[in-house]
Amino acid sequence: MPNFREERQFLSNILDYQNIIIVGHSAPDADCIACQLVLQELFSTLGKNTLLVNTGPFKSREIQHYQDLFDHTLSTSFPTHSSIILLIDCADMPRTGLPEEITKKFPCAIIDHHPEKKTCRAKTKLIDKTQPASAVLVFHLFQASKVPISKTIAKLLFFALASDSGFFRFLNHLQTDALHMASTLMNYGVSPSEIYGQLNKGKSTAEIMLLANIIHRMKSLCDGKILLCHITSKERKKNLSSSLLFESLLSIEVVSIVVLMQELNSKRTKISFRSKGFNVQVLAKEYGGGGHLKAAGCILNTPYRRARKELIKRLNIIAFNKLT
Ligand SMILES: [Mn+2]
Repeated sequence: MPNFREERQFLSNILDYQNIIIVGHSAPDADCIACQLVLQELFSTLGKNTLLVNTGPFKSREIQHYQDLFDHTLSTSFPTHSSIILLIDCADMPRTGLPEEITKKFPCAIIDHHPEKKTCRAKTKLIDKTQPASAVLVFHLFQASKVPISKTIAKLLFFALASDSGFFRFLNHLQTDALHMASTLMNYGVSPSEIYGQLNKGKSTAEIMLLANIIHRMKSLCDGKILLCHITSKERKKNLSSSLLFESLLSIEVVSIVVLMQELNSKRTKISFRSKGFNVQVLAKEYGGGGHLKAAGCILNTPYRRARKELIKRLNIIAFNKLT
């Protein structure tokens, strides 16, 4: 049994405050939402007042039914001297989508596993970039607290871990904590097959047709090593699991990088990068974004057509220098 020294110190720093405002990043994923719910359970069991805040949107199907449990903006009567913002699954306040004039009034604590260098000023931090999900850190925190883990909490933690690790496919040989955690959670009654069902349920014919459409019109660069896909703002309103798109395209032998461009509106474009090993985090950073080595993204204040033109130029240079 590890001694959880760092986790216990982190807990005791947070327990100095009576009110814990648990905030995740905007456009949350399952890891972020499930961790927020688990932290709420942990701190209310420890006698604290808690508030769950996420600005959304709750786009992924598997988290939509949790939406009503969250405040979508930070309006609280919690006194600032006895309250702390606990940031989960991100380390940078702007990523929460909350107005700075409100967040800056509160001290902040961070739990995160993302490799970003930029972190906001925090009273206390629990950051481990080697973990595949924030859920691993939250699980250790739970163990350190000695609060008993219920089946509901175990399910949420497994759900978060399975989602962020692509159902364990993205793990490398060093990430043994994740599988230890999975097996411990199974002892609390979690069924991996049930969680797999939760994460992959309910796709519609229309969604698969839209996927086919996007694949049909994608652009291939550098002999198919890079694939560039595009979703219009109208298509964005439909429900599409981009992970299905990325998975299918990355399974093509010659493909190294898949890029998805989404028109957010007439002025803003979101770009997501996925790769088999090429460092796309560096690429996303060039455009002011971030993420992981094989999965990263950014949002440009540039209309789609111009953004696409610039990006294709950049990708051609990368392809020429690094992929040939
Ligand atoms: Mn995460």
